[in-house]
Order: sequence, then structure tokens, then C-alpha cells
Amino acid sequence: MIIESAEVVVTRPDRNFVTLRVTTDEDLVGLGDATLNGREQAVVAYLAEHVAPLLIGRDAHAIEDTWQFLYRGAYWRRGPVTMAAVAAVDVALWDIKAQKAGMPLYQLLGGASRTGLLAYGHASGRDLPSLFDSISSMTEAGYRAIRVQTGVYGVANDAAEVWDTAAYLRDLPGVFEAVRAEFGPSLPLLHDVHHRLIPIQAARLGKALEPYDLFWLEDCTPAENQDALRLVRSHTTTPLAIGEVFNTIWDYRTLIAEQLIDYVRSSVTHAGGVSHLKKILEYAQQYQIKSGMHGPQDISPVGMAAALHLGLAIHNFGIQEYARHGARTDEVFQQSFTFTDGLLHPGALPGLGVRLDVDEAGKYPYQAAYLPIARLRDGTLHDW
Ligand code: EZ4
Ligand code: CO
Repeated sequence: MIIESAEVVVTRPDRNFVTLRVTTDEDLVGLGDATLNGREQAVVAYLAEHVAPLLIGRDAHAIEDTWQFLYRGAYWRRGPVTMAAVAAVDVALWDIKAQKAGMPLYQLLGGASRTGLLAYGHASGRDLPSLFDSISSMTEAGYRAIRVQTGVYGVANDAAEVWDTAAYLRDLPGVFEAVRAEFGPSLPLLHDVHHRLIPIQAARLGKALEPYDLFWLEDCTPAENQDALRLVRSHTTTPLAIGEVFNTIWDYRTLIAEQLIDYVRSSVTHAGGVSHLKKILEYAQQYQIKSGMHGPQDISPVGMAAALHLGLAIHNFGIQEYARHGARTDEVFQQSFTFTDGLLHPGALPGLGVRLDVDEAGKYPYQAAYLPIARLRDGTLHDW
């Protein structure tokens, strides 16, 4: 089976999405998510100018060889743009192979290891009453695990959020104490620090949150400094999750080999596809480290589907982040996955189980949009 075409579809039904659409001489169509939030057009150019022409005429079944060809053959390795582009090709080819086999993708990855995937959703509020309302609305929507954020330390305006680290460290344990008092001891609670602390602050926060039994503390430091996590780890038993901005196994080398984290946050979309993330997770498995794949709205339904197939198949699944897309997105991307009793399942359709309606996608052209930034009170640029 030969690849006949590879086109990049950019659409903004509710937000920008980049999708690679690969067609074979047997008229099978495979999809891959290549959305890199705020830098979308860099991946579009990488795919359209440099990757798509190389795919035409290749064996659609040769997934590993194509992965190695794009990774090694480029000479310039790693990085978010490259790895999102490689991921999109990888996932599109897995989609095609599974459709050809007449099976949902998870069957080709080893079959189901569980009946469904525990998902967590986001709750946030500027004060405790609004936070409680937000948590209640998430549990009513079916979520059985909740990420709890407070906006108290960030005053949003058009230019930047103002961030006060000292106030955050002082107040956050009290927020979790109140949430536990209101919602009880058994609801899994998560929290995302968004890379905003230095190691000693992260160590102190992890320790202060221990009484509230977090499922995890996420991105507590900018973890490209992998060694910093030794300090955090030596001070706290709060489980640690890291890596939504990582894109290869090399970003995790120290973190996994020294067991400095408990959950791998990388997504299929940003870490080289199903093939590469599976390798990262198999490495992590030897150290009792589990998956915690990134699943915000900027992972498209195609990227989410790929995550669900991989998560269902691997042994060391931990939890899946799941932020529902809007109604327009669901029309552009027709999906087969389900969310029942707090558990996600990729469904039984052959392949990924997602269909891209190209005409519908064409109604929503790209619009530039960027992530917010944060600044300290004195104006210093901080991590968002
Ligand atoms: O900032 O998806 O855990 N989730 C997050 C997200 C990320 C965005 C980046 O594109 O941290 O909100
Ligand atoms: Co995060």
C-alpha cells in the first residue's frame, strides 16, 4: 500500500487545529494531529514544505522506518516543531494500518488492558465559593478526578497575568484543606504549578500539600533541568508529574532512571506519535512510573483518540487529562470515543475512529492566537 497524498488541514472551529491527512492508493485516509498551540504555522510549513513531498510513494505500512527516516534523515533532531510533525505522520500511518486490519488501533498495540481510562477535568475559581461551584459542575458532568486551580495569584489582563509566588505558596495548602473538607477524602485531586517555582519552593509546596493526598503535583519546576527534581523528590512524598512540554525520551532520561517522577505528561501529539510515546512509557514502566498524557483543548480530537488507543493498550496507564471540545469542533471531527462514569474509551471503529469533515473544516480559517504570559509584580517575565 503506497502513500498517494499528504495534505495539511488547518481549521479553527473553536480554536486552531492542524491535521495531517494521508491518503493511500487503496483509498484509505489516515489522520494525525500536529497542533502546536501558538506556533501552529511552523508545523504546517514543516509538514507541507519538507515532509509531505517525502511521503509520496512510500510504503504506508512501514511506520517505524518512516519514523526513523523523518527523525534521522532530517539530521536536525528533536524539538517541538519537528516532533509534532513526526507525530502527525506516525499517527496517520497507524490509523491507516489499523483501518486496513479492520481493527481499532488499540488492538494492534497489544489489545485492551482495561475497560476504560480514568479521566480528569479542570476546575478553577478565583475564590473558594466559585472553586467549589466549578468542582461540583465537573463531578456533575461525570468526572471522577479533578484538577484544582485558583486564580487568586494571577490577575489577568490583556497583556499578562501578574504572578505572586509568595502569596501562592502561602495560600494554596489552605485551598486544598477547604476542598478536602467540602468534597471528602476520596475524590482524586490534581494541581498544575505550570513551571512557576524554583526547586526549593516546589519541595516546600509538595511537603505542605501532603495532608491533602494529591493524585499529583504537575510541572512544579521548569523540568528541562532534570537534576532539580532530586531536591524536590528528597523532600516530599506528593506524587510528581512532568513533561507536557517535552518531546523525546531524552527529556526524561534522568527523571525516569532515578525515579524522580511518578507520571509522564507527554502527549502522542507532541512526543513523536504513538511509536515514540510508547517507547517512553515502556521505559517508564520499568521504574513503576505511569502515564498521565496531556489532554487540553489544544490537543485535537485526532490527538485525543490516539492517546486513548495507546492508554487502553499499555500496562502502566495512570490517568488521562480530558478537556471537552466545543460543538463546532465535534462537527469538524466526528469521533467515536465515549466518556461514561468518568472513564474514556476509544470505541470500536477500525483505526483511530475519527473522521475529518474537510468541507466543514474549511468554514473556519486559521486565526493567530497565543498563550498568555505571566509577569512578576515588578514586571519580570515569569513562566506561564
Ligand atoms: O498550558 O495546553 O496541563 N495543562 C496545561 C495546559 C497548557 C496548554 C499549552 O498549550 O498546562 O493548559
Ligand atoms: Co500542565
